[in-house]
Amino acid sequence: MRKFGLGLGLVLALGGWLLAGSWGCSDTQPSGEPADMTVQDLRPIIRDLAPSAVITVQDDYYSPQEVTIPVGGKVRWVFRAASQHGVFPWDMGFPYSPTQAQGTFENTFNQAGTFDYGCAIHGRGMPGRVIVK
Ligand SMILES: [Cu+2]
Repeated sequence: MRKFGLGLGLVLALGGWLLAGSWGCSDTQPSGEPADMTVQDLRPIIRDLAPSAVITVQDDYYSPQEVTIPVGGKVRWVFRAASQHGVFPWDMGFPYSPTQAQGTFENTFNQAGTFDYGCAIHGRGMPGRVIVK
C-alpha cells in the first residue's frame, strides 16, 4: 500500500511537471508573432507553395498547350507519359527540365513575357507556351 502510494505520488508529480512544462512553452513563444501576420504577408508564401498553372506532359503534347500566369507565378509540369519528354525553352528564358517520362518540373516566372518551349526530343512538333503578365 505504501509502495502504491509512492508510485501514485510520482505519477502525479510527473504529470504536474509535464503540465507545467507545456504551459511554460506557450509563455516562452514570441508574443503574438503569428497573429501579427496579415493576409498580405501570407500571399507570397501561398503563391510559392501553390503553382499558378499545372501542365501535364503526355505522349506527345502538353496539356494545356498554353497557360497565362501572373508575374511571380509558378508553373508545374507533371510528366505522365510512356516515353521521355522535356520542357525546353527555345530562347533559354528559363531553365530546361530533365528529360523524363514521369516526375515533375517547376519554374517560377519573375518577369513578364511570352515563353515558347518545346520538347528536347520531339522539338517544335510538341509546342508549349507560358504567357506571364
Ligand atoms: Cu517529347
